[in-house]
Amino acid sequence: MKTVFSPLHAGHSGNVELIAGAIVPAFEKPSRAEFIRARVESEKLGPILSPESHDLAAARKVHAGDYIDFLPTVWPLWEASGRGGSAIPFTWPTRGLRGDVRPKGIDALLGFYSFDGGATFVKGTWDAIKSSYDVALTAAALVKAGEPSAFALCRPPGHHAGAAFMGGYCFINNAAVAAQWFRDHGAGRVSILDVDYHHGNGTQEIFYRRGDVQVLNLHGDPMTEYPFFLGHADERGEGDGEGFNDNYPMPFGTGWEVWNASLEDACTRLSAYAPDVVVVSLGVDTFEKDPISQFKLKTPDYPRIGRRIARLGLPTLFVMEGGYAVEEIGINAVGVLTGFEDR
Ligand code: OKP
Ligand code: ZN
Repeated sequence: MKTVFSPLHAGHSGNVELIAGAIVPAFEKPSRAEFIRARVESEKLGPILSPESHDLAAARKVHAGDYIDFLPTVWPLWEASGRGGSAIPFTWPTRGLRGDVRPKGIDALLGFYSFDGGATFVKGTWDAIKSSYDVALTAAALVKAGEPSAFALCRPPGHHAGAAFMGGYCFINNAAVAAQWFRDHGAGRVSILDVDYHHGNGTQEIFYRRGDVQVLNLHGDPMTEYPFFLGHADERGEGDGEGFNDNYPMPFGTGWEVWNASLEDACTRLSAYAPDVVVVSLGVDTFEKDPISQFKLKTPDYPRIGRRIARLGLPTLFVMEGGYAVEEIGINAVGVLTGFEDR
């Protein structure tokens, strides 16, 4: 399997986050991608390619144009206002406030275009976001050109980013961009299978009213887990999208047996939908030692996931999402891919 990777991710570094009442270094850090890249090499998964540069037209098909225009301006506006550190939103247009009026100034705009304070900017952040997007599109093109699978080693991740908002370490929704790109390049139907520990609320929002992209999500129950406000089992899609969104919320402590039963059900639904291509939002924060997550998957479970996905018998694009146990992230993520290749 070919991997697409860009070193530009590393400029998104030194960010902080607010967690459990403290400002700490963000768990989503550059070493994550480096451990995965190193494991791709040591396992001889296949060649590692650099991404082709793409314009932002494909991003605008799943995101609002004004949101995409905003992202590259964040750091320059932040610097122009005399600040350093990380650009972080701190106020949001929640219930009872006006979410329909776009205010002015960097603090207002950061809140207007986000749902939490988890997507933060430093100087190199936009270039990293853009490189992650290029990685996803370049890997998608490999699958379209006939590769049975490809690995988009994206960083930053994307699945919490919605049509017009960032959050949860995510800015551009790489998996959604790739799914839309497949639709625009000959695929009639696309399925997105999101196995990250957290619900992919952005992906769900983007495709919720569409029947041409099926979205399947396995995750920690939002009654008790981030992102809290989406991801329940009764969210089944609306309008043309009715019946094409499925959520599998699971309780803290979930291990392989229960998680695998959800995967099996999701795969059955996916096969019934009969897509032309599958996009896997590949998070490995389901791991028992993940520092911010509460599932109990073990290292030997990851190749099993890959084997089950391979049994779908469909062209498959793997798009990297979360996973914060950095020492094991490469073993687990690449474990899914070697499992897919049954080796
Ligand atoms: C991104 B991905 C606050 C913690 C919030 C946000 C997690 C974002 C995960 N106590 N952390 O889905 O792996
Ligand atoms: Zn996650």
